[in-house]
Amino acid sequence: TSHRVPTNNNDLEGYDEEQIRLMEEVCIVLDENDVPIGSASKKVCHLMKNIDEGLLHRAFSVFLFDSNNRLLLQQRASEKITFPDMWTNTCCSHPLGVPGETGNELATAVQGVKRAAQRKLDQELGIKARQVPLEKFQFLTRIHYKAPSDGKWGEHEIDYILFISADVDHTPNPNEVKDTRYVSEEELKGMFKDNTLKFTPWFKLICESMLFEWWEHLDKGLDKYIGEKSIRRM
Ligand code: DMA
Ligand code: MN
Repeated sequence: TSHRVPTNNNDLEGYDEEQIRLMEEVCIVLDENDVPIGSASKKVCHLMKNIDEGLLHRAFSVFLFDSNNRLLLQQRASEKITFPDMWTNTCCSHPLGVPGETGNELATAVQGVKRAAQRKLDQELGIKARQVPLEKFQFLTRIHYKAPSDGKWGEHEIDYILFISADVDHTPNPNEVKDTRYVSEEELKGMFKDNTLKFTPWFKLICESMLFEWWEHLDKGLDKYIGEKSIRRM
């Protein structure tokens, strides 16, 4: 349903029309301590030339587990402007600079990213809000990282990590998601050994640091990991 169109915008020329449109979303620009200091378009926030000057924005990463503690992964669509075709966690995006998704204090910011997560789980994966109610999301911590995509584009974010355990029905939006897969810990470790598969840099960072420890505690209780106040710099 999507096709590539020329635009009079050099940075976005040749990309998918719908993904070009989404580059107009308004992201929350931050200082290094996650205090909102303004806003800028998704396009401006993801151009490496701006990131190299220090531009930083707010993001979230959802990890959704079914009742067998299997993690839902997605492979990003080829249409994605950043990190196309890569395997990654269930859903990632940005809270927008709109009432309800932004916030200065940690508690309001967390509520904002949960709302954004609910919005994007539907838009990317067709998961309805009633199957992922806000109160089921658990905020673990924030990760500050920078990662180039292809030279021109990249990420520089403070990324809120959200876990949710829920059995859901999903219908991927092909403009966003090429494939999905539920994996156990062992199956994910097996995927990392397959060098035909590519993974997003933030997913790799989270896997190399805390993911498997958190995963082990899904049944034992995540209490000691919930709501960390400090920002992990990676
Ligand atoms: C951005 O994800 C957020 C992180 C944590 C990398 P994305 O590129 O999938 O955002 P969107 O789905 O809004 O394009
Ligand atoms: Mn981003």
